[in-house]
Amino acid sequence: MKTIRTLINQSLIGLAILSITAVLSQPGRAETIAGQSGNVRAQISYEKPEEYQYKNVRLRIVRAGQTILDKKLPQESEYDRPIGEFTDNKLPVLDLDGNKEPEVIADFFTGGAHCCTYSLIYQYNSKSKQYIQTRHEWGNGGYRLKDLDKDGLPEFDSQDDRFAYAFTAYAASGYPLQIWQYHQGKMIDVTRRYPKLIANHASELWQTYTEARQQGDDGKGFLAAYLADKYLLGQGQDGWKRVQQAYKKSDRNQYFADLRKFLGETGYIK
Ligand SMILES: [Ca+2]
Ligand SMILES: [Ca+2]
Repeated sequence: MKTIRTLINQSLIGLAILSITAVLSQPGRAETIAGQSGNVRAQISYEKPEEYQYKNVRLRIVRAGQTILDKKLPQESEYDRPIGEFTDNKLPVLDLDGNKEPEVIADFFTGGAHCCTYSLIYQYNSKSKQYIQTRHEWGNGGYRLKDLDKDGLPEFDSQDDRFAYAFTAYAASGYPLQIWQYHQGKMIDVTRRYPKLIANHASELWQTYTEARQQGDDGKGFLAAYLADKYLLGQGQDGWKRVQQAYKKSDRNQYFADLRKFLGETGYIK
């Protein structure tokens, strides 16, 4: 499972480039991504003067028949582009926090080999009658919207991208589970509320580690992510025992020291 999931996550950006290239072969052609929920309708439009270049990226949000927001979005470079790969090529318009008011999620990719993707989340403020923007960075990965606990509100099912390149090359990096909820302008890391999902995720990482070892990788990246998942479960001691039994290479003391330091810096070891 983890292998498949990792592959899917790692191929998202490739897909993004491929699909946009395929759709937008005509220079300068304007394209749109749109979505709607209740009385809120949102649309991103952009032009593509050259391959991989994007211009005039605009977001428009119409609420109850009134255009509340219509503006050109700042781009970090001309390669900074809207993507729909996390959301089936739709612009998600949905109530993320249960206050009956839909939010708008606009996803972007800054361009590059993997990095970086980010979301701009727009929430309507009924006092100022304006949309307020929250930006969330996903790094090399992304997310899927899923109602993981069936309470009617979607979670952002993701992974901790700080583990990319932390102990090994990108392709051999593993990632702990990370789940986010949006509430009133803030993204909240709620991963620890899902121990069953974390336990499944840890098992998948261990399986991926085993497969990586069989293919000649030292498995450092996957063991690191596994141990982080174990800390999320409050099973750090057991995690260390298994990691220390598994990793026997000559640099093990240095690896364990680096790993402990990293898990401290990233907040897994409190
Ligand atoms: Ca809402
Ligand atoms: Ca939920």
